[in-house]
Amino acid sequence: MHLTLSQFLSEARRAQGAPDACLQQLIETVADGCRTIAAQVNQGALGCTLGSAGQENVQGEIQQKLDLIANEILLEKAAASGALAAIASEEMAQIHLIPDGGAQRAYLLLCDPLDGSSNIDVNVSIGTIFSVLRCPRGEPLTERAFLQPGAQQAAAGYAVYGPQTLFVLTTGEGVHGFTLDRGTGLWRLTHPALRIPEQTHEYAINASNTRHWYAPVQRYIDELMAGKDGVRQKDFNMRWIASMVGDVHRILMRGGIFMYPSDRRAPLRPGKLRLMYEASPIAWLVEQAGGAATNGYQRILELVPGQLHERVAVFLGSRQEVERVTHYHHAV
Ligand code: P6P
Repeated sequence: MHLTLSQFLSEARRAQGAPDACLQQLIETVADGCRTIAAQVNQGALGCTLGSAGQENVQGEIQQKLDLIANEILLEKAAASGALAAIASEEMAQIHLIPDGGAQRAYLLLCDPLDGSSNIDVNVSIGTIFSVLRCPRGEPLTERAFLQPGAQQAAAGYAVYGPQTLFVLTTGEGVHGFTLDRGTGLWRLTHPALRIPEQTHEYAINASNTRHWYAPVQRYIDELMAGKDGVRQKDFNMRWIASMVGDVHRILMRGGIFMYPSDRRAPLRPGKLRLMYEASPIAWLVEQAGGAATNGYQRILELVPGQLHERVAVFLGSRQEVERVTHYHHAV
């Protein structure tokens, strides 16, 4: 019988002494929020979740109704968590302090409540991404408390709302996937110890941006497209879901490389994806599964954020491919 998420975390705590009770409770709270979001996603046109909310987020992007609904669900669950001092979200310009956030006030939560919003109305996989940091002691609780490198995360993961609904988690002891049992509402362990193959024949990038790419990316993609007739001497396949969670889940399941580089469209913008609540949690999952994750030059987990919503270039997945494209960046 498949362990439930709670049984799995309790056993991990008994065996490894981690996660602590506070962190376990927070993880279960986030998973409960994802279950509630999944129910809203599954409503589709029968609910009030489709379409635009008619306002922009801090990124200047039009918010979908489900973006706001998912954000509210996580805020509500987090407020009741008791382990959380504050939460930051793609959908909120400022951090949100949890009123009397539990005696422990031990953790900070960051999230992209609904990743892949352009796919909501067309029924393509979307997801929720979350990252947990320890709350620094002895300093005022401001945005600055969140500005920690990804290597300091205490937990990270995502939920993917697709043909199956999965919750994928790391607390530093590997990557484990739990499938939502709709009959009971329980998350059940179905994908223990996920590993990313070092090699792959599959890559993910938005190829409509080809004319904007800088030389290292151009060189890397040209070689992939040359296939067995070129220097790589094998053919490659391309996938692009436009939901990072969807592409990353495929890579965790069978390998691949996901790329969102900076490009000439916005020379001063390091990339499209956000460091703290998209790239860092996913980078930790990928590294914990044996893969690699860089911004083209250094490990994403080493980057020290300068501000909450900063963006970053992303190359992550099968280690040999990430190392190759990163080498090309250094070779320029
Ligand atoms: P594009 C979704 O908006 C997102 O942040 C990621 O989930 C996804 O990988 C990327 O943007 C898609 O970007 O430019 O292809 O629409």
